Amino acid sequence: MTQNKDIHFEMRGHVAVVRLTRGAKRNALSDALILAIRDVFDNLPDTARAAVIDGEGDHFCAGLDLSELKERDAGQGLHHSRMWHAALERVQQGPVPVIASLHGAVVGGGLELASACHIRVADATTFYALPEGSRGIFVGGGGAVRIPRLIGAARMTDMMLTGRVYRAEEGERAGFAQYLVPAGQSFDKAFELAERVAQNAPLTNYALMHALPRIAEQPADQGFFTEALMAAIAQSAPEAKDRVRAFLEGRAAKVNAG
Ligand code: 1HE
Repeated sequence: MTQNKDIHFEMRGHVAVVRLTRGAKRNALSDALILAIRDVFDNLPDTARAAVIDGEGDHFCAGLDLSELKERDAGQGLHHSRMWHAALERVQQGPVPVIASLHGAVVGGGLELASACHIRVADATTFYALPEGSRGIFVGGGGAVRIPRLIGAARMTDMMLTGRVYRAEEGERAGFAQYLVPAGQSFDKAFELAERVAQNAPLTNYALMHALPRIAEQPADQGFFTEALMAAIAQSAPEAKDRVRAFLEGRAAKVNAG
């Protein structure tokens, strides 16, 4: 795994904890840090069943490291963007579900990173923006694909055209995050969720990460068929049979409205 002082990785039980440790630069994503993220998710230990990603300091991530934004010709710009795509695809389509613990700035490429995760937990200090619009550039880390799926193309267009910033509460309503917790609690909530996710049958988690996003993009007829294939595979796993039997024999938790 790439050694990089700007990222910290540790296993806590079955949960991989990945922390951006470049707080002095608001966890701005240098090329080296993007490659380190790719490496971490490429090399998760077999024992990992879920992951949490968070950022050191007051901000989750200030996006692209602007000090590295130099004159690139079109070809270099293309390769740079594709490098981000490759790294964030390892987050989204890697071996385990990833839960983002958000606080402070979740902006530009930081929002693109958060969008590649499967669950986003925001605390009350979180804010979302796409400053690319005012910096004369465009999203290049998969944001044009992933962000409209969270909040819709109209909201993303408005953010980039006008520099609009979404605060935590309206951000949750808009669809950026699935959970909103008091200030300072996003990591604990994200970790709690990760421990829960880690207990699922691996094939269920796999289906949610790899089949559901594809099915959601398919025409209905193909989607129904893909769903049927995935359902058949998942239910044939011994673990699924054990879990259903446990419920029928009164040994498994009921659904609890809390
Ligand atoms: C940075 C970066 C960065 C901070 N690249 N160095 N992203 C942006 O346009 C967001 C730019 N950042 C900000 O608006 C603010 O820094 C924050 C709102 C995130 C935080 O404000 P604050 O007052 O807490 O911190 P600061 O004083 O602005 O920054 C602290 C240091 O971090 C300072 O460096 P220092 O050496 O003077 O201490 C900043 O220069 C540095 N810093 N953000 C480089 N982004 C694949 S395409 C994706 C395209 C994009 O992501 S574009 C959006 C880029």
